[in-house]
Amino acid sequence: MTTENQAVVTTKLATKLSKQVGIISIDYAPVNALSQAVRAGLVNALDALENNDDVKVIIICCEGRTFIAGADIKEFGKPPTTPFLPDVVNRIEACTKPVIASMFGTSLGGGFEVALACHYRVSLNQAKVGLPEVNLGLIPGAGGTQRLMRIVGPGQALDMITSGKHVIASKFVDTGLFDLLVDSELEKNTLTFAESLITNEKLTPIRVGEREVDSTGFDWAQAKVSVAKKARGKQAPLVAFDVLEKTQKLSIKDGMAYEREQFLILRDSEQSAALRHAFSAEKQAAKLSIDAQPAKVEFVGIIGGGNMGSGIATAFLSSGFKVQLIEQTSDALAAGLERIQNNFIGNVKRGRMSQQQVDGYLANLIGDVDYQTLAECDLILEAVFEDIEVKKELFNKVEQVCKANAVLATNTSYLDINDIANTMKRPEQLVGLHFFSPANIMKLLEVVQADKTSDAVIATAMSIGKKLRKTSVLVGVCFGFAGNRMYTRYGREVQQMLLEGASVEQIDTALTGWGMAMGPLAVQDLSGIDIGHNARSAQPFPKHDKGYFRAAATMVSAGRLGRKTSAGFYQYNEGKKKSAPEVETLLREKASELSIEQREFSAEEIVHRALFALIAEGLALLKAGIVQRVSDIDVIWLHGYGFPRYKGGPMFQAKQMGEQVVAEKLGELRAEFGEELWPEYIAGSL
Ligand code: 3H9
Repeated sequence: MTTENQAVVTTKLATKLSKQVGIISIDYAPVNALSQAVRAGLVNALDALENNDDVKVIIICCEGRTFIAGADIKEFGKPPTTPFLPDVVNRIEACTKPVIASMFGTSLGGGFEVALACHYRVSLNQAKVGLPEVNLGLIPGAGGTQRLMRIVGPGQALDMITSGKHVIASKFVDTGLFDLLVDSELEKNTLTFAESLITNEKLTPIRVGEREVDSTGFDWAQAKVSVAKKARGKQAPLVAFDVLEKTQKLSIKDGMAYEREQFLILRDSEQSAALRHAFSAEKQAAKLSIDAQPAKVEFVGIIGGGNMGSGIATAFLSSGFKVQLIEQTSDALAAGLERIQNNFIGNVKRGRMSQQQVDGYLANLIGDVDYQTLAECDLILEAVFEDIEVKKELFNKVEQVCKANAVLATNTSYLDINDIANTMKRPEQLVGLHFFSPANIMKLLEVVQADKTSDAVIATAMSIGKKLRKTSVLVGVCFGFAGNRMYTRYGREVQQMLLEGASVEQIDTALTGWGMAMGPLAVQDLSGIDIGHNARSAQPFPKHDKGYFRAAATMVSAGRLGRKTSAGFYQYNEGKKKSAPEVETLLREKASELSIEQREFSAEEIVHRALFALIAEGLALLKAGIVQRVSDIDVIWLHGYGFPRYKGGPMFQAKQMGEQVVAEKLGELRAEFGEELWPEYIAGSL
């Protein structure tokens, strides 16, 4: 028998061995999020089954790929509608008949809170649970802080809530979180469990909310230090700590009231808006406006086994691809293969992979010095020296041996892919796959569409990115593509401020204090100041910009190349960084030579200048059609350049300021420094 309640929530009665179990089934694709219709449907279904005298036990289960994955993010930012989730979970817990959650996939946020309010939880062993609200700048808002703390204790609850991590169900054996963990046949096993409650007359609901929190021996002070250390600028983990600590001795009712109050404050915060923007921007970036099917890619040829090539090979192997590494000589090949092995050894040491997994991945790795061995590859990617003639010749050789439909990719960071494509027989097969270093770790992948790249190749490249668990963003061809072009503009502004009198430490401290993962000058020291300098020297010097990277050029002339020479923008003693007063002298002299007046800078001004440089370049990229959408720029900066996620990205920041402020600020900078660097704002760009 099936009774329709709401389109997305249905109830049915399972009758077996004359024992009656009521089943509430949620079917709301893609992840059964708790929309208003689901919440209302749940309450109605519960009312119906509770009032049905035939029903002894109730099961809440889901159709599709997962148990409930949380509150419906699409409803955030809209006026809240009843029934509110805290009331729904309390209704479940108050039910007079035992309610069982039947869990698979990822029970997250509000979904896990629904399960915690149930009287029993049955789960697949490999299912995952989590309270990832902190990733959206929130804390659990429907009793999650209260009920999880009551079941697993404050230590584990705090760890899960402040980290937001998804934890595999089998890790909770012996914690009392699950009443039954099974490997398969969830539906059948949950039903059998329900019937056993009836047979054994265990029909009094066991309510987590009626328990007390056992925080015996838990060191709250130490936990606070640890949470603060890991929060790195994020508010939500600190609020979560506060909620757990303050409510540990309160009743569930009072605890939930305080949790709700803090949840609502966070929901309206800038950080939460930024983090929610980041979440939806990532989902958007994955969407293509073309209608083409990705080709199957299993076997990948990688030419070049240096740091980049070996990192890329590691990434492919770790995602189950078969890899053929090509090098010029057998010595270079051996070194490349060793780099890949070392990457995996590092992963085992850090506990990221087991030796058994690594053995499996390495069994898919082969190497050669003969291009002929690339004949069977579905994708051939080059990661060789950044020299356009070398790359043109390489693709010429590749085209002689590869399959006609093989996707060909270049990992160039700056070179003109159209120029390479124009020398090829099948330019439509060429795409840029711009990995970031270290390629096996960094999440960002710029998929670069050249003028002739076919839609099918773009679809394939984006799907490869997904399989590699990268965040892929489609961009067009220009010098440095989207990310590095903006990074150059950002670096230029930082360098200009050095000449104008801001000190090295002031700049790095202002930007890291604002949330950037690293100071831009410390980054330059790390990567080698000469690397960028040499790349820029190959380009014409921009005449309109007299200070263009002159600070870096001054360092290179003084032999200060960064960490590798123990001197760059900073001084290094046995790897320890300290300030270098002589750098200030050198920069003062250079500023005077260029007739640039020096003055005092505030941290706020430094951040504003650097941020507006990013915004100006982002707007230029949009105007030139290099990116598909404004939010793609944010995704690139969040995943490739250490932009603080809780600030949403440079373009999100601009949106928050509003068009008028952005236009005015750009106008002020244009008046001071010229229109080449600070273009006029075009209304409606953001
Ligand atoms: C919360 O619960 C607050 C409560 O404590 C209190 C409330 C009072 N809502 O990632 P995918 C969509 S806060 C709506 O590609 P996967 C997503 O946009 C919430 N939609 O798949 C995408 O749509 P599209 C706590 C959602 O298999 C599609 O599902 N929960 C939601 O790689 C597939 O997503 C979270 O933070 C949602 N909650 O990963 C969970 N979640 O196809 C966040 C996903 O149109 N979500 N969608 O682009 C995730 O972590 C992953 O999406 C998940 C699936 C693991 C579920």
